[in-house]
Amino acid sequence: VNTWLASKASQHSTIASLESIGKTYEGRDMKVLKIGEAANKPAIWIDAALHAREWIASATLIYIADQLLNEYSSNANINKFTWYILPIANPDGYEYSYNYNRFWRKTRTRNAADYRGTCPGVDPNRNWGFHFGEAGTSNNPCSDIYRGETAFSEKCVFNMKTFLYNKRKQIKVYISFHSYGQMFMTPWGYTHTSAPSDIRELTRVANLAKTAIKNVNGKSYSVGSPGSLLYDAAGGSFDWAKGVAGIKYAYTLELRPADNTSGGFAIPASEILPTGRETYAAVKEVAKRVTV
Ligand code: 0X9
Ligand code: ZN
Repeated sequence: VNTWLASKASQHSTIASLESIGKTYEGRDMKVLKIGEAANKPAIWIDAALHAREWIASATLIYIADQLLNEYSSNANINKFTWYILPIANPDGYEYSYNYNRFWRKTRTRNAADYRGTCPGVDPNRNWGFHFGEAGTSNNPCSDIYRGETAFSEKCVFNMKTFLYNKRKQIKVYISFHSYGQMFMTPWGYTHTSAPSDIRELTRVANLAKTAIKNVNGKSYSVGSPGSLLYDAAGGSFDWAKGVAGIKYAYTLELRPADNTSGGFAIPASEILPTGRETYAAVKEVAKRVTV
C-alpha cells in the first residue's frame, strides 16, 4: 500500500503528496496522501482500517484515492476541497492480520495491565479522549474492546489525533471506514440518549449519501447513530472528531458484507470494485452537499 501511495503521489505530483504522520508502536510509518494544490482549501479527511481485520475498508479507500486523483482537476465538487487519505490507520494490526490472524482487530501494544503478556493490543476505536471509558468499552486487556490504560495510549491513535487537531480549523468532514454493517452512522457513539445539536443537518447529508449508494448497486444502507443501529461505544474516533476537534460533519461507515458469505470481514476480492464504486458515490455526494 505504501509503495502504491508513493507512486501515485509522484505520478500526480502537482496535486498530490505523501506524508508520514508518525510511527506506530512497532515502528511503521502512517502514510497520509494529501490531494489538492499547495494552497489549502477546506478539507475532507478519510481513514480506514483502524480495526485491523477490516481490509475491505482499506481497499475501498485506495480505490477512492485513485478516483479522486483522476477526477480532481475536472470535478469542482472534488477540487473545492483538500483531501487527506489514511488507508491504513492501524498498520501494526493490519500487518498482523495479514500474516498471523486474519480476524485480529486491535493494535499490537504490550499492555501493562496484562501481567502474563498473553493479551496484547488495544481497541483503537475505544482509545480516543472523549467520554473515554464509558459505555461499550472494557478495562480487560484480553477483551476485543479493551480501551487501553489511558486515552491516546496507542501511538496510531495519538498520531491521528495530533494531525486532526492541528488541522481542525481546515477539516470540515471526518469519515472513518469500518466493516461490516451496511450503515452510515452519525454521532454520538458514546450514548443513544442525546445527539449533537446539528444532527438534522448531519442526517440530511447522510441520507443523500445513502441514496447515492443505493443508486450504484442497489444496496440499502441504514442511517443513524451507533446506539440506534448497533450499540453504544465510547472513545471512538468520530465522537472525538466531532466533540473535541469540532469537525462538523463526522461520520463512521460500516461497509457491507458480500451478498452470500457468512461473516463480512473476509469477503471475496470481487466485492472490492462494487464496494469501491458505491462508496465513492457516497463520498462524492457528501462533498457535494456539505456546507463549508
Ligand atoms: O465497534 C466499533 O468500533 C464499530 N463497529 S466495528 O464492527 N467496525 O468494530 C462501531 C463504531 C461506531 N462508532 C463509535 N461508537 N464511536
Ligand atoms: Zn471497525
